[in-house]
Amino acid sequence: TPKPTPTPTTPLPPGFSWGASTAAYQIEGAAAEDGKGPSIWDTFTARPGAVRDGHTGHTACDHYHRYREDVALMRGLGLDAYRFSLSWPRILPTGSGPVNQAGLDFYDRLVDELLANGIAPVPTLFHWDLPQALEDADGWLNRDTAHRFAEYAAVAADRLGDRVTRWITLNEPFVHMAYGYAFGIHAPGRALLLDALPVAHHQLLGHGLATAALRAHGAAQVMIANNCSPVRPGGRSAEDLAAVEAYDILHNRLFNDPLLLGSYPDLSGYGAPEPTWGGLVRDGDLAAIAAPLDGLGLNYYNPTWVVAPAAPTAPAGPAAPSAGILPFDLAEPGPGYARTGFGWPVVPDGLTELLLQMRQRYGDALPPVWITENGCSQPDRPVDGEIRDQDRIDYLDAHIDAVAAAVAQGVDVRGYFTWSLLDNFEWAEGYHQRFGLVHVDFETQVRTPKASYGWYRDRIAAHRGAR
Ligand code: GBH
Repeated sequence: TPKPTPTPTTPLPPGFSWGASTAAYQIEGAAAEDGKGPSIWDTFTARPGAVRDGHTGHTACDHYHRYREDVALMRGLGLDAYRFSLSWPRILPTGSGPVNQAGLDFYDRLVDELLANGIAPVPTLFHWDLPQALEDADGWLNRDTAHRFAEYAAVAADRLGDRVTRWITLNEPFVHMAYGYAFGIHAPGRALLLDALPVAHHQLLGHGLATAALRAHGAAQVMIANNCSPVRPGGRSAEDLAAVEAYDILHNRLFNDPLLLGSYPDLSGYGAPEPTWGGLVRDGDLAAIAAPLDGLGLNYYNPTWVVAPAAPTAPAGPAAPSAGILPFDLAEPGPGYARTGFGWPVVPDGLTELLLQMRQRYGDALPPVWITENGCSQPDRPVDGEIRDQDRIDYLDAHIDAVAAAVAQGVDVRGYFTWSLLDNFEWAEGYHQRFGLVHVDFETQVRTPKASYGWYRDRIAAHRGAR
């Protein structure tokens, strides 16, 4: 088989860290084993029509039982670090209260296996699988959830903190708010549009309180993983440019400003009438949220094109932002972009743009950056023999170069984690979109490295050889 030649262009710094990412509900399976409580994704996937073809994460990649094989695959890549998430309801079945030691035991074994293979464990505390019991009390719309999250962080750090030095609190609070609470296309399936805004504040507060709890347990490094997207106009009118501004505020600055600057952007046009959001933002909250971070994780997939909202003719649907209520409409990317299996445009320079924009916006308040997710999906299709995923190789190669371009222009980027190690449960798409370097046959659980696996292994080795 022809072996793709790695092409290290701009050198990345010597200590640059190479990783891969996954998330608990997407890979673990064992959804009801060893005392795990139900999460909102267990509930949501049981709802008819919620996920394509009724797929669920009940078994997923069966990683809960096969983690040793998966760590061996990571070792074969030569990874420095592995980003995974802890299932909150596996550890605290009802979200608070009694600790399920058997659940913690699993992460204990996983962390030991990683360390024995020379791979740094980088757990994320929350990757969208809220304990159902907390959703029954209104989930992230309820301020109490932030306090429960901090307690959970303390439990996890108490057990794993002697070996885990780098923690990530939340994964993509924007996407969880937007898809889970504003549009209803992810769990918990609420379609509140701008009334979902409290979910942003309560997640960020949870991050701040959890950061304090992790620090109290001696955590060396605390980060958060934000999904950020440079915003591009889909038209040229003043209204289109206003929509760009609105989307940038709601997607990017709503989450980055309070973390890095200690204040929210002006949301007066978007459902938060004054600085306290009608009393929701209390004294001390912003100080907690703005506690210093050791790193900012950025998940990048593609830029977002927006235009001014259309006249309010169409009724609001669950997947479509309702015209006339949101201050933007999503638009098609300009022509000429390759698309991933999902249809997302392939725009590597958007990653350079994002990194330079973060540096320009936040200056010295920007901590070192890690790319905590970046990757490309292919639609599910029958495979026979070798999986030549050249489009994934091209995608990863161009995006790693895009990181190097930003580093060359002075942005402090310390590492890159690709999404994902394994094909896995892709949320509302079920198993129909595959992001893995490793193919998973979901009938047999057989793992087969794709061509991109060999390419990434060689890319990492080339970087090490070059230093
Ligand atoms: C991440 O979310 C998640 O953290 C991860 O769990 C998930 O598996 C992975 O990405 C892949 O989906 O081009 O306008 O049609 C990513 C959130 C939202 C990013 C949709 C890309 C493209 C929308 N994504 N967005 S568009």
